[in-house]
Amino acid sequence: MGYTIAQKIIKEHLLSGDMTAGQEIALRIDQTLTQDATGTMAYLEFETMGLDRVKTEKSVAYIDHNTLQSGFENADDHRYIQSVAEKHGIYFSRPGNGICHQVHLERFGKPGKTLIGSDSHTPTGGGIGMLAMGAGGLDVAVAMGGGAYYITMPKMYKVNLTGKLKPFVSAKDISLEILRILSVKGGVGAIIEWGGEGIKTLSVPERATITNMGTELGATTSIFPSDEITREFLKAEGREEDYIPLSSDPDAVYDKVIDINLDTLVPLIACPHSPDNVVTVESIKGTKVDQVCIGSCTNSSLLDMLKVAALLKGKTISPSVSLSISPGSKQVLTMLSDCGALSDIIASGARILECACGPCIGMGFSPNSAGVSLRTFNRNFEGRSGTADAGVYLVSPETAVAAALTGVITDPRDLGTMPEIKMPESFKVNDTAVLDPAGSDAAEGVEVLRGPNIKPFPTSKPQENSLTATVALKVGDNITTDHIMPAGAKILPYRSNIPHLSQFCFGVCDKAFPERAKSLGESIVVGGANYGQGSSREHAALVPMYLGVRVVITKSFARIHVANLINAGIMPLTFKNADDYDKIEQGDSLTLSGVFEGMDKGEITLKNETKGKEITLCCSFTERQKAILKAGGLLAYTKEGK
Ligand code: MIC
Ligand code: SF4
Repeated sequence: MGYTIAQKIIKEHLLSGDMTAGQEIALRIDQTLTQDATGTMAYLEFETMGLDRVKTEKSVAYIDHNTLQSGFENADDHRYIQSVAEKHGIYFSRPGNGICHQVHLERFGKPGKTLIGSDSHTPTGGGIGMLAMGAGGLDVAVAMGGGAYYITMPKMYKVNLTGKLKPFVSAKDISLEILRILSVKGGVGAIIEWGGEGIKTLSVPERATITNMGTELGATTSIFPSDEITREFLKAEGREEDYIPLSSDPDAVYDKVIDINLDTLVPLIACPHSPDNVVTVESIKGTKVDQVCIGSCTNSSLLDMLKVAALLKGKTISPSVSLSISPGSKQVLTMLSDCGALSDIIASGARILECACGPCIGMGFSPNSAGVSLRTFNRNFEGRSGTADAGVYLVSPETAVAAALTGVITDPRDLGTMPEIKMPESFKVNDTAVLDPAGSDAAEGVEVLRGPNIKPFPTSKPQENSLTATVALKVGDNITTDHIMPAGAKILPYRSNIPHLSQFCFGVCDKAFPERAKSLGESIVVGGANYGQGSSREHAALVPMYLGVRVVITKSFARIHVANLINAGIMPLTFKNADDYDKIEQGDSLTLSGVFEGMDKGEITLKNETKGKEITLCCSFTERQKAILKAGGLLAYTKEGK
């Protein structure tokens, strides 16, 4: 039996475990990336491990999320990350250099390598044939220290593309189509390989748009082959030597195969408040639009920006729309400026933002109240934009421009003829905004600079054989990490200050939660299906842990979040029978007994003391995960010298 692309990379990096879907495997990690909103915590964790130098082939620290410096906090964190990177052998991408995933694709990603990043959109690297996965900060810290990254061996899905996209239909529409087909839960436990004749029509940045949004499917990662198109991209970046060819074997076996004919695809749009709430643009055209945002790690490549500029050229945006443009990197911005396309964008009335995440993570540009915002981003979760009652829609750059020009949702095919976009043969490479770390001799003299906003890492308690605690919160299906630990301009600066951050925990669902959890001392959270989807932020586990949450019981969990809960020492359990979700209410007192034996058996019995009912819960912890929970989290476990 032949191998898929992902299986080939996994086989080469396998440190332990059996490559059967569902089994735990340990992987050697070649590269890591962090961004600033998760990086401060990841480096504090790395420091706690007491190692001098990173042991990876390349580790890069990016500053791209917290670039709004409305107080000392973000600037202090940047300074901390810069100094800690310099000391420990990590490359430092300065603020303004661009969004981590875009820059990593341009400058550092290599086909066939493994990459983990403390950001859920790390699978963007799959566009260049990397096995790139999002992880919690602590897992990234361990990988930087040379430790293995543990995942459940995924199932293999294949998407076969045939045909060619029509004008005004783009890679983003392919992402939305697969979300429409599979939903935000459809990729859980799987790696999605993209293939078929149709991929030959897609450049690396277009492939990266698709692998980027594989995250929204819940997939472990997504990957494209490394082929002549990959070689051309690397050559244009001046690093053809990083190219290796990579494809699946003809007799590789997939658990699921999906076919998409690009010829028949039309412009699509994801309606509020979920990326899989997809309909055709045509079906909701005419809806009034207040704001349009173009950028984010999904759609900020040079190709995207050149398309936008060409469509805006010589036109003025609608007076009722505010349009923001954030190019993905300094490279993209420089090239836009050099070819004059930037002037076309400016002349249209767009507002140029810096090369960073910006509005995507609620860092400014929140819509007006009850506003309609069309964004080329990847997430439209409730409240994420910073305006609680805004309606955020996800679209391609083409559809975004059409709305910016007309003031209403418009099928971009109504704009007439799509201008021809000529991509340059080579990209303008200027890596001066990436700082090399100090050599090992000089590193000792580098002082790590810590600001007053950096508070100590919270510690968890070991799980015990029995626990009685109250349900502090009960929530429904598809709870995202943006519900659990919101981001945005007011909150993000406190990512290294868990006590302060804790005041906002579950703010979208129930503002009284933090106080209630604190007053209970120890508590339990109950959720529905796909709990913890979205971001990789370990804060969505660390903050509940700080507030005393000991156990989370749900119908099912998202991959990165469940790993983060275990790393934080919180026990994740699922209902054996999903209907038992209805047998628990907020405020009920629950008792778990025989926990250790239950961990071995895979079943733990819970007694709802308030309702006098017994419920069976499931778990499938590996020996390592059991030990982590019994030690009180991964840091405590690592300190025990495991
Ligand atoms: C996001 O898109 O939600 C983020 C912000 O990039 C997160 C990371 C974070 O919370 O810092 C992600 O996707 O992992
Ligand atoms: Fe940044 Fe948005 Fe991409 Fe997250 S999804 S890395 S916030 S641009």
